[in-house]
Amino acid sequence: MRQTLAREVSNLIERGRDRQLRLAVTGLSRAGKTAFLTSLVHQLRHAGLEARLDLLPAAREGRLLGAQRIAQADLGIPRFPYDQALAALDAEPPRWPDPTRGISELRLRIRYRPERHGLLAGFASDSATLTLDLFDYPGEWLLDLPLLEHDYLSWCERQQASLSPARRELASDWLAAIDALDPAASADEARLAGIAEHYAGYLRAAREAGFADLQPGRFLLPGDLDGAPVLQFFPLPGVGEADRARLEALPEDSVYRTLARRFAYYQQHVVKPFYREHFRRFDRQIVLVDVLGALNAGPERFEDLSRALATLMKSFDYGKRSLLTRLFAPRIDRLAIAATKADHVTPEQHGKLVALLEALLAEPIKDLRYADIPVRALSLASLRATEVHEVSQQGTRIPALRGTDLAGEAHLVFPGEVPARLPRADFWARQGFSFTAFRPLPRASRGDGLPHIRLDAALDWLIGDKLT
Ligand SMILES: Nc1nc2c(ncn2[C@@H]2O[C@H](COP(=O)(O)OP(=O)(O)OP(=O)(O)O)[C@@H](O)[C@H]2O)c(=O)[nH]1
Ligand SMILES: [Mg+2]
Repeated sequence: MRQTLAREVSNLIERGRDRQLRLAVTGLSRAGKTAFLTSLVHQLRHAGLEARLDLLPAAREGRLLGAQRIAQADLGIPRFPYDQALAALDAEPPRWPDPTRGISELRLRIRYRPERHGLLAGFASDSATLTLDLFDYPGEWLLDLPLLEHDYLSWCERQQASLSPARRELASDWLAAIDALDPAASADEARLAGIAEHYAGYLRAAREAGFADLQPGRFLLPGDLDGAPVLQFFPLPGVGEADRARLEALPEDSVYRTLARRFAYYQQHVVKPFYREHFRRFDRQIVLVDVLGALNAGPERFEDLSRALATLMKSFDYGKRSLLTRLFAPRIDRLAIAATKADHVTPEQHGKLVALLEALLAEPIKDLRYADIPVRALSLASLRATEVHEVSQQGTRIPALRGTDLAGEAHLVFPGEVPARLPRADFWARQGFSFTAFRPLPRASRGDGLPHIRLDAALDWLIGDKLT
């Protein structure tokens, strides 16, 4: 009895203290990070009013009192553009928030009433606070982790191997520019900068075309490094391990040695600091994946997404021997993986969407479970843009989606079936998959709240235990 009381009291003290949590959101370009954070912040700020958070127990039980934005701790990180995103959604006609680049942060102070159990159940309960630091950063930055495992030469070999015919075509300008470049010649700054610009152009074109497995990640999102020599390198085609001795004996100012130096600098001064100064300090993480977008784009892009995710997820492999553990001792203790934009398919497909996501990430999920990091896969729509309507077809009622496309035209669509397993050739031959890009629901039809699908389930998994 006394022991129970002591525990209750210590729980109470623990709750009375200001709790803090650093939650990071990532995903490849256009995965839905800005939409997710905007909706999350909006739901929490409007908790108890227009928010719809039934799957978050603190909200359902009326214990979530509200949330306020407060000044962030780290003044060196740009502010997450929440107001701009809301302004876009509230515009007439509504627009999606602009693409973002780099890392950004927003700090929320959440007030809630702790749960009261057992002996303290009858006590008048006061409130507690949780300070939630939210971060948005490009998943592309995580694609650079494996680059730490290479030196310049082995990285060149790896990049050559990834040049499929389709990529080769996108890279044709760069390949032409590099054609006559002799690794042994003395380096000409302007020429290397020009070729690097072609290489960055290839990476951008490949991303436009839906490819995701692209290195170095900062070439796509250079931020404040734009134009710096550290971003003026590229792989040399046609060199390999057999040439090592010859290449390494070249003079310091040769093309090869210059590029190799820049590569090493990029590793030390760009990739490592991100892990050391940011990544290592996140407590919780959600990885957003646009599975439906990749299905829509066809087999080659889908394959590419799968490879990129395998690379990206290496940053969460905390096995004893993983590269990351050797370098940084990270502390993320809970992970969510979410298929976004689920409002592009009818609700009965959502289960299959999760199954497909799990199939896509089967290996990384296995590693995470083995390392005892709790991980949960789910499907969600941060900002639902469609409405479900049953349509009668030859006597049976089937679900369809109603939404307005980006040009303002209303559509009623049957988006098709999501495969519950990794699609094989016959899937692509038979049906493929097609969806329309819808614009956000206008304010008039959504009211003050932001409609979503299972954003509250994600929130519960990510912060629910801190609100008890
Ligand atoms: N229908 C629907 N579309 C969404 C949803 N979330 C995002 N989208 C679409 O996906 C696009 C990209 O979403 P963002 O939130 O900007 O994605 P991001 O990951 O922040 O993209 P970058 O900042 O460019 O890396 C949006 O412009 C929308 O077209 C959603 O919940 N439903
Ligand atoms: Mg964004």
